[in-house]
Amino acid sequence: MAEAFPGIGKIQYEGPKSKNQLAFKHYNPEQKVAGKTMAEHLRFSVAYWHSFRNGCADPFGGPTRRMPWDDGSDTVKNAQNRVKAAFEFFEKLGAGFYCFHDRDVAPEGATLAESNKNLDEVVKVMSDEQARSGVKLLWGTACLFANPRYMHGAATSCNADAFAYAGAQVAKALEATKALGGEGYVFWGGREGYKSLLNTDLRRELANMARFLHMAVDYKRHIGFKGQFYIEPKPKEPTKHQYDFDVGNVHGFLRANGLIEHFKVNVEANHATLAGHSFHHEVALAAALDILGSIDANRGDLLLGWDTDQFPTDLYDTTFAMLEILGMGGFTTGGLNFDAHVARESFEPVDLFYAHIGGMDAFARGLKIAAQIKKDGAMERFIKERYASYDTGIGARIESGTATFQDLSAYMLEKGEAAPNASGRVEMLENMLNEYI
Ligand code: XLS
Ligand code: CA
Ligand code: CA
Repeated sequence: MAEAFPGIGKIQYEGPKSKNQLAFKHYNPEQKVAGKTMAEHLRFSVAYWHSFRNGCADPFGGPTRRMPWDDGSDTVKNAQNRVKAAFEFFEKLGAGFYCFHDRDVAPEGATLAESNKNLDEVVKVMSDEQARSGVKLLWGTACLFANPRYMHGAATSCNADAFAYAGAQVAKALEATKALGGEGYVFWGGREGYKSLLNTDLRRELANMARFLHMAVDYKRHIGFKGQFYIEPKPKEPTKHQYDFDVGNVHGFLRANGLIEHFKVNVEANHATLAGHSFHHEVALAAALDILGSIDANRGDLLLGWDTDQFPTDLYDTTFAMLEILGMGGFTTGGLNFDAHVARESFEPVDLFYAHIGGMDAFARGLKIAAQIKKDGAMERFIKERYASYDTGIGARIESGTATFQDLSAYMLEKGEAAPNASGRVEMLENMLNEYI
């Protein structure tokens, strides 16, 4: 196969003064920051579906993207060629990882057996390309939303056969992920939700969703897959109300159904804002609940109510995310997956490079800024001191679980009034943050 991206070599780090738009200004993979290389901290991944399948069609017009390596056919041969183009891109970009859905990489056949066979044939090429390039699989997943059989959902469908098909499809996707040495596997419930409560048995759908995830946990054990399971929250789109609404909701669901030890979350920035949260809130909450696993790095547009999946460029967002990631001691199996597509008007192959380079540099800057904030320690010290009243006296008894309401009454009756509050210093902290950025 001819080169997919002729004329573009390996993207190099040239430093902040460089004017070359096909070079990194901040992402220097080997450079050490806070004890690890930038590549080890950031674990960048390319999303196969957006970069190699999404032609950027919208409801008003067809695809615009030029993908010269793709002959447009739904054949295994074309799918295999596409894999080679994708790995050429991963290598030239210097991303260490990628993510895929089963149906992104291989065509769906007329029967499940045929689809499985197609997947096997493409996975062979993926495996060879991984071995040749050293690029690894961050996570795999199954597309349980595009085919019309999933119109009512997959694990939450009213049609038991759709549930059964989804189970069989996930089993196969898990096998493929294991064969490719995937570090994780994502469950995103694209159609697990509802449009109308007039036709929906909520109790039954939620219970079936939990049953499905338990079956996945059992199958994982059965085949000996060691990767991390993640749930990716999203509040809406395609369904009006999705069950995995946000991090808090997923955490409650996992706990209520005995699944908490088996799953972490894959937090997507655009899904956070669709849920009415900031990206920082969702990442911070996941970290506080000890379920932060991986990140889908992108951004939405606050003026649009849908999932625009743009490339991340906002340094506040990347700094906040990196503060949380450093705070939990770094990723283990997770990484920063660019679940983002180029703009419809950025239709040339080279735009894929500009988009990813920008996202990688934005996170590299976020990492450096976050590392500096943590090194100086002033902002963290402020928070620690803000809660100092819990370190001794009545506060320490509250936190150790030994104080009762009787104790609190006795304490406060004697004291008469609470100690005066200290200022939260919001503006001062915002100013401090801006000094780092
Ligand atoms: C869609 C989701 C999806 C998941 C993987 O909005 O972001 O792409 O990341 O199924
Ligand atoms: Ca995503
Ligand atoms: Ca999205």
